[in-house]
Amino acid sequence: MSSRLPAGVTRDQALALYRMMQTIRQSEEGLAKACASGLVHGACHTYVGEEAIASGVCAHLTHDDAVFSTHRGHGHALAKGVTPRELFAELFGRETGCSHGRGGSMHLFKPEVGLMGTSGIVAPCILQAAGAGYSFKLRGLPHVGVAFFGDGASNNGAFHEGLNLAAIYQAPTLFVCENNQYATEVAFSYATRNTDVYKKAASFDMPGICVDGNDALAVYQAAGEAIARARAGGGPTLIECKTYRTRAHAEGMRESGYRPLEDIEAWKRRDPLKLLAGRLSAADEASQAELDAIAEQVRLIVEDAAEFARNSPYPDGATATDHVYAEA
Ligand SMILES: Cc1ncc(C[n+]2csc(CCOP(=O)(O)OP(=O)(O)O)c2C)c(N)n1
Repeated sequence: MSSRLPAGVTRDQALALYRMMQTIRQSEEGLAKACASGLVHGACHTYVGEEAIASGVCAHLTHDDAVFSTHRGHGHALAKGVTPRELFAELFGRETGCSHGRGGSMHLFKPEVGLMGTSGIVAPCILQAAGAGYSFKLRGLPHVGVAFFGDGASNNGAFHEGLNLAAIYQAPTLFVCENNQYATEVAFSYATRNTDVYKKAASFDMPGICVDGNDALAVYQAAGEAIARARAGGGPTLIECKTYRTRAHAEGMRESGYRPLEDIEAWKRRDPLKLLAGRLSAADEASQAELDAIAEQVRLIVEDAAEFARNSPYPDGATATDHVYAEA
């Protein structure tokens, strides 16, 4: 028996989510391999297991909306419009990267598409997104500021300041907490008495919503409503996406020892790509052959991106101080 897609979600939208999630997954698997062979300069924190969140949220954004991201930002960058070529080249430190090879994984910038930066500093993205939302409101623009951040960031003062600021100004801002249950190797349940981040929205009198962060359609729907409300002048929303990262905190680090192996296996069975593929087939909206064809198209794009990055030049040393200060 077919179980239909949720109301308001078309087959094309669901397939676009699947394609984006494949793009993020396959890019990161390629980056992890490249990291092991020494091609990546600097740290590499993957988003494997969390792809449904960036894909579901960014599907509602235009290049005029501003996204502020974290150290785990490859998925946010790709979903916001950075190309796999620009991502690979940036991590390989090449001139053709989105930050001209100067930033690496934690300094991915492409303001032309509204990717306002990944960051090695945990939590300021929350303040920046509140500021962007407030700025859009002051200028009478229908755009939104979006912050992606982890559960660990919700214990940082910036979380409380940012949500408070957005609430008092009714800024069009979306706060997306990717609760993967660990901050590096510290369990969230050790770091807070209240592991339901969405409930903290009540302190600021803003809507707080909890979704299954591995369910791309659920994220897509919740984000769509919150973003539409923000654009219509209805103020900010906090969305907590319960999820799990199935690789180590960063490449080269251990996968367990601080978390049970059974949990990792259980969450792998709830892999967001498999869940969406299952929903599409159960709804008779896509055959396995169609889904495989998407995965294959993405494989070629990612292979090309890695090759492009490997063949790109490093930045010329004489340009080291370019792009450091704004041009007068
Ligand atoms: C202000 C600040 N404090 C501490 C760190 C060290 N640090 C880097 S990543 C990380 C964990 C962050 O956890 P979370 O926000 O849950 O994101 P996740 O890594 O789980 O995606 C920490 C504490 C940092 N980079 N910045």
